[in-house]
Amino acid sequence: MPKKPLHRSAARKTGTASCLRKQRRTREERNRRGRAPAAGGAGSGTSSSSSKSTPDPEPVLIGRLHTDMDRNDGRTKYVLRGEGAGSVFVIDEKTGNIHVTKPLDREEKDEYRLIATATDRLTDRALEPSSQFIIRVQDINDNPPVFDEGPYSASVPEMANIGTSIIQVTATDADDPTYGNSAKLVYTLVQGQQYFSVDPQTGILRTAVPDMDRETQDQYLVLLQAKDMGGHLGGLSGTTTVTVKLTDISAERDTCTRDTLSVTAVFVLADTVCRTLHFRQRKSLFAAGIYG
Ligand SMILES: [Ca+2]
Ligand SMILES: [Ca+2]
Ligand SMILES: [Ca+2]
Repeated sequence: MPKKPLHRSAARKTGTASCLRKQRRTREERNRRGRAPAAGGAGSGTSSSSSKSTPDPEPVLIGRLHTDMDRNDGRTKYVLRGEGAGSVFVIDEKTGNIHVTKPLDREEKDEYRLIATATDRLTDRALEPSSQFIIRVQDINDNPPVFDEGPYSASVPEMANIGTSIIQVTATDADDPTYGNSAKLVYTLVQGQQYFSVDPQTGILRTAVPDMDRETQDQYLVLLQAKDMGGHLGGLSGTTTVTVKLTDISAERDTCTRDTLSVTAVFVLADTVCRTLHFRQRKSLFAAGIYG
């Protein structure tokens, strides 16, 4: 069967057909979706398979198409085409009500491009040019921060000064960084606060005491947390560990002393050679002056 190219050309005029009123109740949609089993909850961030056994949620009204040409006599037929039309989004062809049939995952797909058309049911003619519109999926905070590179290990010299940088840890958050605080992370220490500190914004781990002695304890296990929502109550969090080893500074001191000695020896030698050369030069010059 040949396809009708009826409304294709008109549909390209994005947002110009003003008579089709589109009521997008994204907030209502978001609230309702918040109750539905979204992929990746407050736990591990992996998709769950537990939703298999749960029944499909009721379709949720997200908006309505309407044309002023509609005389409420039942002759107007509303049609929806485009991404997700007929599956994710269904339309009541008489009322123009658009429902979403399942919870949407912004991290999977954040917008849908659709084309709305109103036709006369009897003549099948368009009542006005088709209109393209976009349904944007608003973000909810359903992804916890994840330390992709942890667990970490690092080392620092024993007796290092307070504030000595040890390592920088980084967590990522799949939520929308441009909307709200769902991906705004704050780093804190869960374990190891008595010896270390972490910069809340950068995740740089530093020493917090000056007298960590390797001979007393040569290794520390630090537990770090990244929390979204700017670290506030209700945010999601992820943790990682950093194994910090203290390196022996007495061994370093030995190496340093040997290096200094050998450098000094070379310097003295060079200086001696230099003086000798000068002396010989001057002597030869002198000689040249006498005998030249
Ligand atoms: Ca999501
Ligand atoms: Ca999200
Ligand atoms: Ca998040």
